[in-house]
Amino acid sequence: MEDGEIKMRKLKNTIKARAVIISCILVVLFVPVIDAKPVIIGFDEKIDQSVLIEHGITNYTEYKIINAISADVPESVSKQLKKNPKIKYVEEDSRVQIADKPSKHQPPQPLQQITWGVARVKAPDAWINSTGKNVKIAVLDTGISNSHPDLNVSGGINLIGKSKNNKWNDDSGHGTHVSGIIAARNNSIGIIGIAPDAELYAVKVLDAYGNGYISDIIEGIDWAVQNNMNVVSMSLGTRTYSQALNDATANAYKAGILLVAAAGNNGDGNLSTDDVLYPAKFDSVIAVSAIDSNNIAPVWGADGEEVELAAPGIDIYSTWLDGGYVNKSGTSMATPFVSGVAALIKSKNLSLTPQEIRSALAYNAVDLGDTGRDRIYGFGLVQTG
Ligand SMILES: [Ca+2]
Ligand SMILES: [Ca+2]
Ligand SMILES: [Ca+2]
Repeated sequence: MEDGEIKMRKLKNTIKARAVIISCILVVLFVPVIDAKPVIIGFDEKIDQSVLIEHGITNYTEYKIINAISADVPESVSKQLKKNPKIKYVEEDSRVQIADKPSKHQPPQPLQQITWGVARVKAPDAWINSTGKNVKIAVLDTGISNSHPDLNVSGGINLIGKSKNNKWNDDSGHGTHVSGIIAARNNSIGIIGIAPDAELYAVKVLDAYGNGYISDIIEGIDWAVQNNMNVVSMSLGTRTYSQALNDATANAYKAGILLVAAAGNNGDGNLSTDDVLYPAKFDSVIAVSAIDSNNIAPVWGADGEEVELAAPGIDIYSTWLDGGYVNKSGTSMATPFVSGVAALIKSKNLSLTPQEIRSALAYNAVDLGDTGRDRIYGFGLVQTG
C-alpha cells in the first residue's frame, strides 16, 4: 500500500513538474510576442533610454536625424508611453510602396543611347559643362543591380529588417531602373543617364515586391546624412502621414540634402482632391509628377498643390536585372529625372545649397498646362538649364 502511494505521489509530482515545464516553455515562447507591433517612438528632446528600459524596450533601432527609435512594442506599452511627458509621439510603422504602374515587361526596344526623356530635359546640352561628377546620390529603393555593365555603384547598404548589411543588390528591378535613369554610363552600350558620372549609392529599404516600412525609409535618410549624400531620390510613397518621416526629411534638408520623391500614381482625375503621397507631400521634399512624350500628364498621376516639377514618366527605357533593359511608367520613373538634373546643377557648382538647387530647378522649368505653377505640373517640365 505504502509503496503504491509513494509511486502515485511520484507519478503526480512528475506530471505536475512536466506541466510546469511545459507552461514555462509556452510562456517563454508566446508571451514576448503577444500583440507586439512595429512603432516609431519620438521624444520631445533627447532619446531617454531610462524611459525605454522602464517599459521593457531593449531591442530597438535608434535614429540620429530625429530624436526617435523604432521597435516592436505591445499595444499596452504604446498606450503607457503616450502618457509620458517626455514622449512626443508613438506612431504605427506604416507601409510604403514603389510608385510605378504594374506593367508587363515589353520586349526590349532597339538599343538607343539617348532616350526621349533624356533628350526632353536637355541633358545632352548640359554634358558640355557637367556630367554629375562628385555628386553623391542615394537611391532609396529595392537596391541596385551589382552586375549591370551600364551602372557603376559606388556603395550602399541594406536596411531591411533588423540587421544592417551590405547586401544591397536589387532583387526587384525597380531600383535598377530608377538608377539607370539617373546615371547609366556614357559607354558604348545601352543608354546614357541624366548624370552619367554621378556617384550612385544603393540604399535598400524596399523588398523584392517594392514594399517597405516608414522606419526603414527614415533609417535610409539617416544613412544618407551620415554618409554625406547630396541628393536622396525616393520613387516611393504612402498615403499615411508620419510625424517621424516629416521630421526626418526636414532635418535632412537642413543638413544639406536635396530630397526628391514621387507624387504618386493614385490620381483620381479630380482636381479638387489632393492625391500627393508622403514623403513627396512634405515641404522639405520635391514632389514630381509624370508626363508622356507629348508633355501630357496621365489621368492616374497624383495632383495637388505640393506638385513641384513634372518629368518624363511614361514608356521610360532603362536598366533592369541580369544586364537587361525594359520600358516602365510611373511617377517612380519621373522622380530620378529630377534627381539627375539636380546632380548636374550641383556638379557644375559644388557650393550650391539644396535650397539654391531647388530654386534653379523651379526657375529653369518649362511651364506646362495652366499658366504658372499648377497642381498637375507644378512649375513645369524639369530642364537642365
Ligand atoms: Ca550606357
Ligand atoms: Ca485629385
Ligand atoms: Ca503650369
